Amino acid sequence: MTQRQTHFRACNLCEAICGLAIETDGEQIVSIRGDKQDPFSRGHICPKAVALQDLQEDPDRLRQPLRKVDGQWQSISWDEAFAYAAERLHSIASVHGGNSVAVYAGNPSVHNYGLMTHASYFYKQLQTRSRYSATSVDQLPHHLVSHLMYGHQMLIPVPDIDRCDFMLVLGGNPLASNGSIMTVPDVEKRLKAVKSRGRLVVVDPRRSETAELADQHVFIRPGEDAAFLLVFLRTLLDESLTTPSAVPFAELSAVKAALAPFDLAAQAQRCGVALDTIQTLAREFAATPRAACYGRMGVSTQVFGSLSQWLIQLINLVAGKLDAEGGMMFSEPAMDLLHSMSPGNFARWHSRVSQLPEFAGELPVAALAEEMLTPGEGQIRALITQAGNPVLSTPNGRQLDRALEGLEFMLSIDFYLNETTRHADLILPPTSALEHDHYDMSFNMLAVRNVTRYNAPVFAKPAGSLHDWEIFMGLAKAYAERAGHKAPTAIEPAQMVDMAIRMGAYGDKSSHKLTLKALQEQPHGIDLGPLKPCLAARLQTSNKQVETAPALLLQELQRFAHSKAPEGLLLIGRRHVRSNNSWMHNYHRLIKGKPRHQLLMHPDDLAPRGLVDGQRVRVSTRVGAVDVVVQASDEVMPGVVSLPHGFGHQREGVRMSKASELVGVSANDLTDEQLIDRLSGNTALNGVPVEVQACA
Ligand SMILES: Nc1nc2c(c(=O)[nH]1)N[C@H]1C(S)=C(S)[C@@H](COP(=O)(O)OP(=O)(O)OC[C@H]3O[C@@H](n4cnc5c(=O)[nH]c(N)nc54)[C@H](O)[C@@H]3O)O[C@H]1N2
Ligand SMILES: Nc1nc2c(c(=O)[nH]1)N[C@H]1C(S)=C(S)[C@@H](COP(=O)(O)OP(=O)(O)OC[C@H]3O[C@@H](n4cnc5c(=O)[nH]c(N)nc54)[C@H](O)[C@@H]3O)O[C@H]1N2
Ligand code: SF4
Ligand SMILES: [Mo]
Repeated sequence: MTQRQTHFRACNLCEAICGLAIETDGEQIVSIRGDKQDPFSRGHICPKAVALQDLQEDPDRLRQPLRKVDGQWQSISWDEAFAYAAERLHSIASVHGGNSVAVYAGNPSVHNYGLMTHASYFYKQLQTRSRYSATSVDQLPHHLVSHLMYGHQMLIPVPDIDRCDFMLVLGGNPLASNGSIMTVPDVEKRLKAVKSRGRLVVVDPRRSETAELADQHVFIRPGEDAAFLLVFLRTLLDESLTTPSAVPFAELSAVKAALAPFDLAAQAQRCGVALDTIQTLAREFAATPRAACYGRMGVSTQVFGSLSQWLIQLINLVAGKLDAEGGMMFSEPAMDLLHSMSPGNFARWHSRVSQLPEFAGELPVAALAEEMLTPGEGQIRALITQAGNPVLSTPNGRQLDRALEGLEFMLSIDFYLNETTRHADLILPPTSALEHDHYDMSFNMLAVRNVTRYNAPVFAKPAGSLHDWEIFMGLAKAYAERAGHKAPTAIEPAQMVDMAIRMGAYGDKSSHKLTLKALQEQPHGIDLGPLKPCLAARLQTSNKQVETAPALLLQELQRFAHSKAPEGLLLIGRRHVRSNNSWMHNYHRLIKGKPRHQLLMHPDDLAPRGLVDGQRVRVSTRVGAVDVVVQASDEVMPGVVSLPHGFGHQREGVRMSKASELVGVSANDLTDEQLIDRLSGNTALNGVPVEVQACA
């Protein structure tokens, strides 16, 4: 007897939120396909969707709380686990103060809504300023710039890709990443459509998969996008290639005055792009009514990441492409984080050792290890990680690896025993993606159409397991009991979403009358239409105008003017469509095929060093060295080497049997916690000065 059933739900592994049709037979997954009836993703999926089955069935996935006793892992009950965590954390905080307990939230925290809705019931009680997350190795400059210019950290424009006729992409490789801060399933088809309507141009130190697809690829020296963008913006201003905009903003005189002293030829030389190339692109951009300038990860994780993101906003604004059809637009989601999330605050406090600024209640993760290693009042003595692997994903990972060994207590909420969680005293594993429901709070907010969908679980929760949000409530209650606080109570995530949607733009007061129930009745998701100009109404600045010249960014421009571009070889990263940061290397069907952990290096850089393709080389930086196989490639420009992150699994105590077979090294054993975007504290993962020589 079979009990075949088809479930429709979205994949939550990356930002693209593709609809899936998952066929099951009892407890078994029979197939995972794209859901053709999903109006947004139209049947598209990438190879990772199928790996949801591998995650579901992985014998290495943890399913019970584990406590380390004398170096050995022992299974314990949930109640024992919660009481143990509360006891240890409370006693450390009592002796050393709240800030001695730190929290690190990893990337899946924004892909699993229970973590967004319920973690704070626990964390609030800790009263700690030692909060960290993957935001500061990623998109922090986007949030900071949106906070300063538009009054809210989540008011981030996305390319109106389906109507755009000229798309300029800097530092993004959507063909590998499936799009980021641009929720767009099936991005390849949509980029090809841009090409057929007009032009796709990619600015990147590597001829990425997206650059390969583009009509034009421009090599740029890593970390120098600010110089490129400055020339671009000045060209628009100097040649009066501006278009009046319906967006309310004050005079640009401060911006113009600050940009005036720059010598454009010198800036072009600095970024390694011919002056004429940049100026021609600026003219074409301005002349195309529907055009968008989009800069992503490669642009934000560099030393002038915030400055670059600001210049991108200004380029779109002065050319009339901001909040305009076919340009960079803002979503109007069914659940609007403008109302439920803080608009962002900046620099209310600083990290103890390096004085890095707080943003929205978090400190830059570049400071995490030194805050553990530097004695004194406020030293971090306990750490909680949720859905994160900072040993592989944050700068100078080896230093963090060592720092974790010195903690008095560490708790990880994660379903793998990996490079980070192996240091924990207690691991609390949640249910898998298919065992819980999900509503995407983050990425509907960044989608290229207004869309919404509720995702029911595919499998019932296995007996004795807990969802992430239930784990947080368990911790919150045990901690309250230990600390003598009032025990917190909370409704379920789905009920919170119901309330937020009913209050939102498509809720009770609208003709849509959306509710959770209405969403549940439409398992393929609901299309709420194309993006519409809405910035004037959504702006959160006090004067209801775009702040074009925030003082902090004008200062940053000055700092840039007085800075010098680094010389020598520079390291950049690279993603592969079958990867997902550090944690999906345990699935056979994602890791099969040619190895892809090599260092890419241009033949012109190999020869003078006496190196040859396929040889093992030593790559070193201020913080460390790794030995890796080098691959000759003209994909990277001369002077640039590329290494993917998320490898480096061969460490004692890691329980990921397939991943541990991979020989790749961690790029973050090379990245430098002192090489940061000074304004925001975001790590410069790209443009890291390195030396490469033959292995002894
Ligand atoms: N398959 C896969 N998909 C993913 C992920 C994954 O690990 N694997 N991770 C997800 C996450 S967390 C994120 S944040 C997104 C990121 O998604 P994207 O922002 O698209 O990031 P990448 O694919 O890393 O592309 C960054 C590009 O920037 C280029 N670059 C590096 N330095 C510079 C520079 O100084 N200037 C310029 N102009 N370009 C530069 C790189 O060569 C690279 O092509 O992807 C998400 N999707
Ligand atoms: N050199 C270099 N470094 C980088 C990058 C780069 O391009 N180059 N990219 C950076 C970027 S953009 C990011 S976002 C960070 C990511 O940094 P992290 O978020 O720290 O790392 P991940 O590899 O995403 O680790 C995710 C962890 O979450 C667990 N997990 C997965 N799903 C769930 C869940 O539903 N619940 C719980 N509790 N746990 C779950 C996994 O087992 C894994 O341990 O890495 C950054 N690091
Ligand atoms: S593109 Fe992203 S959301 Fe779509 S199937 Fe792949 S991992 Fe999942
Ligand atoms: Mo990310």
